[in-house]
Amino acid sequence: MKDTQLSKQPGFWSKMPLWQKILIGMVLGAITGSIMGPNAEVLKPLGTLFLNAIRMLIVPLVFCSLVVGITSMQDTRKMGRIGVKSIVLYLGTTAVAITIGLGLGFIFTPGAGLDMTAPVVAEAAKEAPTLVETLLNMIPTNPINSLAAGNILQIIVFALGLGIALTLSGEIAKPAIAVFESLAEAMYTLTGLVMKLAPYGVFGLMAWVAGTYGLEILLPLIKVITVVYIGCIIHVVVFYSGLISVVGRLNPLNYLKGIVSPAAVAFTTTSSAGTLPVSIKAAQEELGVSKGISSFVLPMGATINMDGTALYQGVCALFIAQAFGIELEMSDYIVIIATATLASIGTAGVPGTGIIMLSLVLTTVGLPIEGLAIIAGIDRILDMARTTVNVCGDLMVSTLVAKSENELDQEIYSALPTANQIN
Ligand code: DAS
Repeated sequence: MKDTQLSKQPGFWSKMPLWQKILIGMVLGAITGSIMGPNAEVLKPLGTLFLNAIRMLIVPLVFCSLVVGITSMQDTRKMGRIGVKSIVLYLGTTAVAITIGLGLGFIFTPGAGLDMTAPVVAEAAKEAPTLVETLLNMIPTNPINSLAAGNILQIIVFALGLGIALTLSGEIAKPAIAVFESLAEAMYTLTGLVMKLAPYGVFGLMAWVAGTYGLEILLPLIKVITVVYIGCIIHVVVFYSGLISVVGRLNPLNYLKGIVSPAAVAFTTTSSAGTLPVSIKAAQEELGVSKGISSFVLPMGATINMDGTALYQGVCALFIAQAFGIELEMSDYIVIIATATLASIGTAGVPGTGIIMLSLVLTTVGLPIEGLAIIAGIDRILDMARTTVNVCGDLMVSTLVAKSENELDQEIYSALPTANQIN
């Protein structure tokens, strides 16, 4: 091989930070899709390939990293404390999110002036599992089946139990723990390799969305989209940054810098669970969250934390009430907040589950679920924003919990984009 080839300088593309490549992929995808229109469907397989590769990672990565995370926490009392802190933060921020959504819906009245009298085919309202059912369903009767089915909540519970059992088993468990440590490391490496596909996958997904939805059907609903996006931006840039600054006593700009890659992947894939490998990698390498906390708090958040979805439900519930000319009482607002917060526990972190949970919220307060029909037309656009908030919320909570447990590497947190973001 010639020396020149060996000493060849990497091109500008290979030196560019990953998040810039992803943003370029998104912009080029949107432009291409707008030009190609419905023909952009041919580019969707690029996105599907990336999505499938990410989904391939979820179960082995979450399971192995969670077992390793638990066994690395020798003190089980500490794990209980971390769990309580995470759940309180997750549910508390969700209640704030739904309140912001209701407030914005009340102020901007996105549904005013829409004549929604014509009956439309309604989505079948999904029976929400009661809180007790949701908790009981978390215990896997067959862990192998949970792993095969990708039931994240049950995988978390089993990994917690196995991790605790390995920790309590002493010396005899060391070889098993070593195996999980090797597998977890391999999954982190594989995540990095899959992420090299991100710019191309994001390009394909954005081209398909832009080509499918175009602008014509968005115009009458542009107000709903604008209100949801304003709410999501406020929730992340004001509320989350405020918590990072006041509660975590950390520079919020470093948090906003650290969430760029996971946020971009969440925005284009609309899947919190699918973004999980990217979130875990960013939490560790950009925000300085320890492996033990990131592999415990983030999978939990991808399942039970849905601030963006709750905010979207607040806006859309009012949009539909206004569109049908229905006045809501104060008690209705309280019921919407409680229902959306609890429903977020049972909302799976996969594309489109938010609209199913919206039908539950509407049914609970007696609003016509016929309104779902037009929300469904723009749901993908709304899902992109709400999933991004869901993921940013997971990363915010993991950062605060790590800081409170002295497991946040301040040097990594305060550093500029890492080399990993350079390629
Ligand atoms: N797309 C879901 C997620 O992955 C959220 C939703 O549909 O509301 O978080």
